[in-house]
Amino acid sequence: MAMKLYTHPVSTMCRPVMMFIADHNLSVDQQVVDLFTGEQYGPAFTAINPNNFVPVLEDDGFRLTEASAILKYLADKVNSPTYPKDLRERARINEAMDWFNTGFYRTFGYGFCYAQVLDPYKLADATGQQQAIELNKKAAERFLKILNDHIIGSHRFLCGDKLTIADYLASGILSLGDVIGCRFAGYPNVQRWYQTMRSLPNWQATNAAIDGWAAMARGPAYVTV
Ligand SMILES: N[C@@H](CCC(=O)N[C@@H](CS)C(=O)NCC(=O)O)C(=O)O
Repeated sequence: MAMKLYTHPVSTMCRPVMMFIADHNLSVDQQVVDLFTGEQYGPAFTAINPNNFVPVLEDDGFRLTEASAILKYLADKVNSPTYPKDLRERARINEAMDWFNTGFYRTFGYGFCYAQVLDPYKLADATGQQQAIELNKKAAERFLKILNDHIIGSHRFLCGDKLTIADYLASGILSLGDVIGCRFAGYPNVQRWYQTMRSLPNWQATNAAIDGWAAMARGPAYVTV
């Protein structure tokens, strides 16, 4: 029985999984959950994931949420070289994924990008909103410098010279910067790595929606990095 992914093309956490599936030619039925009409809060999807989030993977009665866990599961299932078995190589990849999924996503993703384009993440008070953006900008810049100098450094990818599942997860999160027009000018290694990810064969097919969102969001002068 084919696996099934509940997904949405614009979703930060689904695009990495969709790109992994495309790169590995996996047979996975993909069902779009319409986040724009609130389908994720309806009883049918709530029964599938009470967190009301995509992605959700189903594999022969086994249901899994959390993009990071889904990438690891799929990679192990198909013995992907993007998640090597060596204890320490794997630990580095897990480390990078946790780093992105916690501090980086919280500040850069939620506090800085979403907070400028998605109403539920904006503060009602204009001064408070400006202060929150500035605070998260500073925190994001600190993370970006660590990413630039210490995580990527001279490597081609996050964990060395080979593509790993950390690159899938991380590039999905970084791509949020495209929505508000981030250029990452002070972070040349980040720019280079992100360009490498964007030039991979299945990037465009699985990430086109982020460019669509960026086009829709164009207009206001966003604070950028
Ligand atoms: N921790 C979850 C978060 C997933 C998540 O935030 N999904 C978003 C799309 S990127 C979603 O489904 N949002 C629906 C909503 O907030 O109503 C993961 O890493 O998979």
